[in-house]
Parts: sequence; C-alpha cells; structure tokens
Amino acid sequence: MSLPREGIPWIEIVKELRKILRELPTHFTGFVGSMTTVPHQLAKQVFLEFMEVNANDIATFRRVRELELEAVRMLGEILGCRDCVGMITTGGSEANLAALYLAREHGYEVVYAPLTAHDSVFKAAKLLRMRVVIVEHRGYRIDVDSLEEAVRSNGPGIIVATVGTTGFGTVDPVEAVSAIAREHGCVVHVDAAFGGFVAPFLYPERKLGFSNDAVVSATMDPHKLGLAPIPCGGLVVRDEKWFEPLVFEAKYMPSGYQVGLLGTRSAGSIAAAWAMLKHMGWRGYEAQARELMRRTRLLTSKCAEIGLEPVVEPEVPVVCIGIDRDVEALEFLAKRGVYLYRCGLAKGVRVVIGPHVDEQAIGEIVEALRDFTKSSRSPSS
Ligand code: 0PR
Repeated sequence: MSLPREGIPWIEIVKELRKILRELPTHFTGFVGSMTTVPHQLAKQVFLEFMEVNANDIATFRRVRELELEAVRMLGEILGCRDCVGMITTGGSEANLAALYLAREHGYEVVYAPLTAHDSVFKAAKLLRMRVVIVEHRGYRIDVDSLEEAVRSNGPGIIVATVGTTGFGTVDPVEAVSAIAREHGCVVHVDAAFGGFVAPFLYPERKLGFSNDAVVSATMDPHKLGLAPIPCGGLVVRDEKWFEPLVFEAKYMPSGYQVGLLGTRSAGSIAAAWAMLKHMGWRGYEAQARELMRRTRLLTSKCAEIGLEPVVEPEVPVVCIGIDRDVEALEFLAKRGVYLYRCGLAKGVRVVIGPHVDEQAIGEIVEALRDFTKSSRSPSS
C-alpha cells in the first residue's frame, strides 16, 4: 500500500520532495524548452497570499472578481481594447478552449486555422466537435489567399490567428485576416498566449488585436512572459455579450451563477497576474520585449557562426534552428543539460528566449549545438 497507515512526519516529506525537486532541471540549469519562465518574486508572494481564496465564488469574493476583471482589462489594453472583459484561466489551452466554445455558442461552428496554430486549438475543436478547416501557411504565417478561398467555400466561422507561433515565433497578419473575416461574416480569435507580451510593444504600428472589428477574443498568458507563476492564462473578450455563454447558472452558489469552464480555482493566479501587470506597466514589458529580441538576435548570429540558420526569422523570442537530425540533437543536448523542444512542422530545435535565458545561457546553448553538429559530421557517428 502506498498510502501510509500512520502519517509520515512533515520534515521527512519535505526532504523527499526537495530531493525530487533538486533533481529536476530548472530554468536556471538549462531548461529552455518551455515558454514558461522564472516567476517574479512579487507574483510568487501574492500568489501564496491569495492561494486559498476560491475565485469560483464571485459573491463572497466579489473583490477578487473585480481584481480579475481589472487584470483582464489591462491585458486587453495591451491588445488595443479599452474595456474588455474575460477571465484568468489555468493557461492558454483553457483560454483557447473557452474562446472556441464562445464562438460555437454564438453560432460559428467552423474553425479556420493553419497548422502553425497551437495544438490546443485543434484539441479544443475536437472536444467541442467543431469542424476544422486547415488553411495554408506561407513562411509560417497564415496565407491570406488560402484563407479567403477557404472561407468562401466553407462559410462563416472563427478564424484563429496567432501572435507568436509556438514553433517559429512568427506573427500572423491579424489585420488582413480580420478584413477577410469581416467581408465573409467570420470572427477572429487571436492566440497571443506568448507573443501578447512582446509583439504589441515591438510593433505598435501593426493592428494585432481588438482594433480590428472582427476580433472577438484573445488568449494572453501571464504565466509565459507576464512573469506570473503557473497556472495563469488569460482569456480576453471584446464585450460582456460575447462572454455571456461562459456564465453558467449554479443555483447553490451565493451569486446563483458561476463563471468559466472550471469550478474551484485559486485567486492566487488572479492576484499574481494583477500584481505583475501593475508592477511592470507598459514600459516594463516593453523593455523586456526589446531585451529578449536583442538576445534572440544574438542567438541567431552566434548560430550563423557555426553554420546553423533559423528556419524563419522570428518576430517574437522563439527561434526554430534548422537541424535535420532534430531528435538526435535534442538527446545530445539533454545530456549536456540543455533541454529544448522540437519545432514541430519543420525539422529543428526550438529555443524560447525567456528572461532567464541570459547571454551566458545563450553561449552554452550554441556551444552544445556546435558540439552536436561536429559530432554528427564526424565519420564515426
Ligand atoms: N497558444 C500558444 C501559441 C502556445 O504556444 C501555447 C503553449 C498555448 C496556447 C497553450 O498554453 P498552455 O500550455 O498554457 O495551456 N505552448 C507551450 C510551449 O510551447 C506549452 C505546450 C506545448 C502546451 C505543446 C501543449 C502542447 O501540446 O512551451
């Protein structure tokens, strides 16, 4: 039996768990695969302080729902929305699922997306039994001609545009996509889970969000570059009317209703998102975005010196470095303590330049890549 009959003392439990934790790669020891990063101390502190408050009860904890709406409004402002509504979620997957659900409830049952869209979009469509129409991509961005053809033959639906693709760091042409959507009676969901904390600051002249009429919702995750701890995603919705299907009747709740796809959820995520948005402000995230892109360019130029090129020039700090034997490369790198993911659609390894990936880490990644390319070129390999 693994459940002990007599409880184990606190100190022994902590020892055992800390041992496991010590053996896991951390963001400081080469784990640069994921889009998450080291959370800010402030976010950790307020997360702990609010952790045990159940944000599901919006009557007893009305102030927490207000904080949540303030956090969501700030996320919306970054994406060009004055007073958006929405909610803090467990992450981008839940936000994308909720966004597609909203579209379906409003009568848009077809999902248009290129294969560069995140897996969670296709997963959501499957769960919701929505029909997916795959749109071509060119240079790892939605091909607008293919999109137009697709909507013409398949009718109204929701188009998913990604600001910061998972595998390539590219940004879909949201403005052109939205124009097509308007013309053909479609709506647009912008998945800015990662890029939302970067692209609006770097490319203020581009219309990447709600300034396009057709955009009804967006995903933007504080647990990625927002510097909040996991779990913390964001669903930003244009107005209350569009959000309404996410408000469910729940007779036993003090308010009589309940918000979102889940039930009990921690107010820690809400406090952490709110705190980081207030603490960083527009300027803080802007400075972070510029610095991360500087490091991204440093990585690509160092890669060029060893004969490796990005598959496509990234617009947010995610680089797919083209390598044919990518599975072997990942194994080789992991043995060196550098943990990366693959790019997915193209052969290569993906580096996400989060705030924890400093110049030294970039140097180590490139060195490990150089050793891999050398070893794979040698006749004995
Ligand atoms: N949208 C985009 C553009 C993403 O890159 C991700 C996550 C999500 C949505 C989903 O966010 P959550 O993981 O917060 O639900 N991409 C992550 C990454 O690339 C994690 C990931 C990767 C999650 C692959 C699922 C998966 O199948 O590190």
